[in-house]
Amino acid sequence: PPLFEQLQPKRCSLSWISCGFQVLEPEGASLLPRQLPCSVTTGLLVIGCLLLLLCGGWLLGTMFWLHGPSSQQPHRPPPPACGRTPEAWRFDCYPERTVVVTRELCEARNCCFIPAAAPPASKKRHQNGIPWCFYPADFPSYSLASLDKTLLGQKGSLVKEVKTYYPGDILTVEVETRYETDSRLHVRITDPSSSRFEVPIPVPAATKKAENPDYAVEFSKQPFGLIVTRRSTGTVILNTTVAPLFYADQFLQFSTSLPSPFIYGLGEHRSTFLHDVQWNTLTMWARDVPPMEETNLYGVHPFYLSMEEGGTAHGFFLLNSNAMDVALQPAPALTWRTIGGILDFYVFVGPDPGSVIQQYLEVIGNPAMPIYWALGYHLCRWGYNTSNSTWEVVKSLRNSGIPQVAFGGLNVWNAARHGPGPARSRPPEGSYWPFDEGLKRGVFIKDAEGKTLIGKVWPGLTAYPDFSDEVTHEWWYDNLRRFHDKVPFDGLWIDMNEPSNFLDGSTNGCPENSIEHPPYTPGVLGDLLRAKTVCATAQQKLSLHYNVHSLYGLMEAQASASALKRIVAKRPFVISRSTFPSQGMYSGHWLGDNRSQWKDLYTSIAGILTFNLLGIPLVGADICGFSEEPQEELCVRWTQLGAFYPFTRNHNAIDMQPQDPTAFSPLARTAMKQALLLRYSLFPVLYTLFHHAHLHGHTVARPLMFEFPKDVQTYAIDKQFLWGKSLLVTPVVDPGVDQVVGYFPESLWYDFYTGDSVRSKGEKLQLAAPLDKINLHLREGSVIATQTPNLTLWVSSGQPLHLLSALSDDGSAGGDLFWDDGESIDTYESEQYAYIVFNVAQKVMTSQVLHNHTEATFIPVASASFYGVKEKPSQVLVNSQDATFNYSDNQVLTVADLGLKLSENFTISWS
Ligand SMILES: *[C@@H]1O[C@H](CO)[C@@H](O)[C@H](O)[C@H]1NC(C)=O
Ligand SMILES: *[C@@H]1O[C@H](CO)[C@@H](O)[C@H](O)[C@H]1NC(C)=O
Ligand SMILES: *[C@@H]1O[C@H](CO)[C@@H](O)[C@H](O)[C@H]1NC(C)=O
Ligand SMILES: *[C@@H]1O[C@H](CO)[C@@H](O)[C@H](O)[C@H]1NC(C)=O
Ligand SMILES: *[C@@H]1O[C@H](CO)[C@@H](O)[C@H](O)[C@H]1NC(C)=O
Ligand SMILES: *[C@@H]1O[C@H](CO)[C@@H](O)[C@H](O)[C@H]1NC(C)=O
Ligand SMILES: *[C@@H]1O[C@H](CO)[C@@H](O)[C@H](O)[C@H]1NC(C)=O
Ligand SMILES: CC(=O)N[C@H]1CO[C@H](CO)[C@@H](O)[C@@H]1O
Repeated sequence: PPLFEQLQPKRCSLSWISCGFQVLEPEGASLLPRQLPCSVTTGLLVIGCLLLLLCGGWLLGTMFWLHGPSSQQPHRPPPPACGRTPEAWRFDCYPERTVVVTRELCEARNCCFIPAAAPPASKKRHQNGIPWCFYPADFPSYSLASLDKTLLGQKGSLVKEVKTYYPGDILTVEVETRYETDSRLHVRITDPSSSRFEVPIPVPAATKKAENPDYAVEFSKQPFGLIVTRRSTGTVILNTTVAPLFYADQFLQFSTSLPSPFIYGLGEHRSTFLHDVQWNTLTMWARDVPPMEETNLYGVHPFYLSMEEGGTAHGFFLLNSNAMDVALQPAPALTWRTIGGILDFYVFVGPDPGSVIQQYLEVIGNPAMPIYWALGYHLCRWGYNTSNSTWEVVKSLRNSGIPQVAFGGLNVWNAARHGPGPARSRPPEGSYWPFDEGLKRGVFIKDAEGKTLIGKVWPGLTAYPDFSDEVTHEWWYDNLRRFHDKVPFDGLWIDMNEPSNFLDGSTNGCPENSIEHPPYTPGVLGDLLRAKTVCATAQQKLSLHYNVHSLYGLMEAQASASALKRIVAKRPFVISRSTFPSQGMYSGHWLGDNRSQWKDLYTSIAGILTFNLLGIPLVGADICGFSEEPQEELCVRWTQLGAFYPFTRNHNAIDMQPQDPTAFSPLARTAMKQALLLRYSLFPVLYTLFHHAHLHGHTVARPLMFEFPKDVQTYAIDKQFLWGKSLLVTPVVDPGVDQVVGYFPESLWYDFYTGDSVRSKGEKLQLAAPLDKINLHLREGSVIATQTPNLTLWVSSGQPLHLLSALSDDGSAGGDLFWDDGESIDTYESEQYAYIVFNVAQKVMTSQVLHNHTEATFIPVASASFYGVKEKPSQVLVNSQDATFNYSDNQVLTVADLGLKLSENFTISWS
């Protein structure tokens, strides 16, 4: 393992962006509350030594491998029953990773000990291979002692006789099933004798039992197990009988078989979109670290989507916020191992992947409708030091005709230019309103003794607001409002909210007890819960930090979104680094501090797709990479891909060469400009997709397998993706190429730019990809609206629409458009929107206004093209009037100068 870990402090826990620009230090004195608790500004690369514990554990492990276990212990054959367990089905009885398991340790747990032939060379930790110590079939576990019917399902009592080796083992627990909807089962396993921590996100409560569920629940009595099958196919979706259930105070564990190795979700990790089930343990505990494989990262999402034979899919959500491991193994099977809370979970039976996500979002909440400018191009860097230098970049972009997020907030620069006023001068030491006021109101996280916990972030000693307390939300609002009075920002970027700490714990250390050192610690980076965060024993209003740590980003986002709503009275724009289920209701997310490398460009696609499954569709990676120097070719390719991130932001680290488009050669600059203008022209498509995400829980950036779940070849694709159901994006993810290979599921596909058609039987196709092109295809049967791009996004700009129809073989197609003022809160809910549906059938296109609004009257419909018109028409009619048209050899019919309005019903027909 690496002996050194690069710890890279980043920007700030609270940065202010206005219209897409991060304003770090406006000229003159500090406009920013520089010492805001969990505070602001910059820092250097710090090289830190990995904790001694890990080094020590590794050394010990190495010595162990060198000498081999058998040279230390006489070899005793395991009981024959142990040997009968196939390797893939061995469930780890000794997951502790800082200990090398020996026969003695294993047998003390009454488990089977069979050292695997060779240590898993490629894995850092021995537990990531076939476990040497695993549960025998007769390992003592709970049995089902009683089972009663309830209004919504069943309630049973689970008992066991023998305590296991984890302290605080609970001998009697209660299991409750609730048949909440025909596609959603809810199960809770609780301790009837005490109240344990439960995650406070609001979930829907069912009042009557589902009448016709597509799932059936069975129990195994002895040992206890829960088996869920899909009624329509008989597929076993969940079978927890495969390994024992644990329910100790700080160790709760259960396992299940999986119907296939195709499993997705389980964020936040840097990995391929499809998870590897070859002994792959994913740890969840919010953590500030540059994205790397095999470690816990910024967010926590205990949800997976799993495919079944025949293309049906189901989902599983464990509503738990404690530090946990999710262990995948090739059986295929999965183990949940958490160190607190209760076992509260949901099963969603789809049956297709998209409906699984919809059902998951019904529980955690649909994403918010973003303000329109959130979808523009954001340019950002750590180190735009002055308002002047920032303004120079804006001017340079404009001069080059590169689109960007609209500028409503030029006041930022005005305020900065006018220099510091009395209220803004740097406060004398010891008097700083946010801190003083926060102390007065008692908003900060306390240490175990009840004193304000002090850690270290930017630029030094830091107190942490406790966002689990409503009082803190009001204080947060007051701070933001005071700042907004000086600098009228439009959105908030909340960072370092894992929460990050440059110390482990606090300036005063942490108590040494079982909260800080639980009997079992999941595989968190640093091997301590407090590694680079506050003490697990820290006290928050809601509970110990131990329980609520991974909720910090969610709760800060809630406070920020609601404050911003009050201040700007528009849809709040918030992006957050740390996230938890239901975050999409309050914020978007960027994928953290990626590097300017081709690999990072590629893995960003998996990150984007995964967060779309997790209900946070407003997501993007730092285009061109955050750290390291960007190469021109990489930056061009990344801008092309980034033009299709739902959230498009170029972000750069301090001291790096500039990487905004104007920093490159004219050729590169033009290629980037084209990609960004393409994005802007597709704004109506993207905005409509976000509407469906908000209303129906749809994904925006969508994996191919969602649209083609029966095609197994799509299951691992993470170099291509769709927008919605019909726009296929095939980016270049490798250097030095001018072509790209993409998979085209069975369908008729049209080149977006030319209308040339490709009929695929489900094949890989090689496409030309010169540096200035990103391949984009339109699936048969779709109609999309594009808009003539302008340099800024402004929904009411009156930029004309172009309707593009991609006809199926039978000449049909359909699509829709959602339109509103782009910024008012809850326009759908208050009916302040227009909704238009397009249909093509039998040579007639109709545009029908299903919901009308004045916003639609400002939008002209200028032209329409139809891809796949098999014969040249002799006549085209627009609302029964003769119209001029063009027809080209590649079967494209174009009608220009329509002079129509989006707000009117109309027809275009040909014969
Ligand atoms: C559930 O798992 C147990 C233990 O592996 C196995 O014996 C049983 O057959 C499984 N049940 C179903 C329905 O697959
Ligand atoms: C901003 O200032 C820092 C520190 O003085 C410097 O290292 C950095 O290069 C500056 N950034 C830009 C974009 O000029
Ligand atoms: C702002 O930047 C421009 C161009 O770099 C420079 O000419 C001007 O002097 C700067 N103004 C201030 C106040 O630094
Ligand atoms: C962009 O929009 C502005 C404001 O509506 C308009 O004045 C300008 O002509 C547009 N530019 C282009 C290139 O369409
Ligand atoms: C427009 O089309 C919708 C949907 O078919 C219909 O309900 C509505 O009456 C039409 N409006 C007009 C003015 O024709
Ligand atoms: C929609 O409303 C506008 C006026 O706001 C009106 O001109 C138009 O005819 C309406 N469209 C339909 C289809 O009713
Ligand atoms: C037809 O194509 C010609 C040449 O490209 C173009 O000038 C004309 O505007 C087009 N007409 C229509 C109706 O699209
Ligand atoms: C481009 C890249 O490496 N993307 C990764 C950035 O980090 C996130 C995690 O925060 C990963 O999910 C992305 O895959």
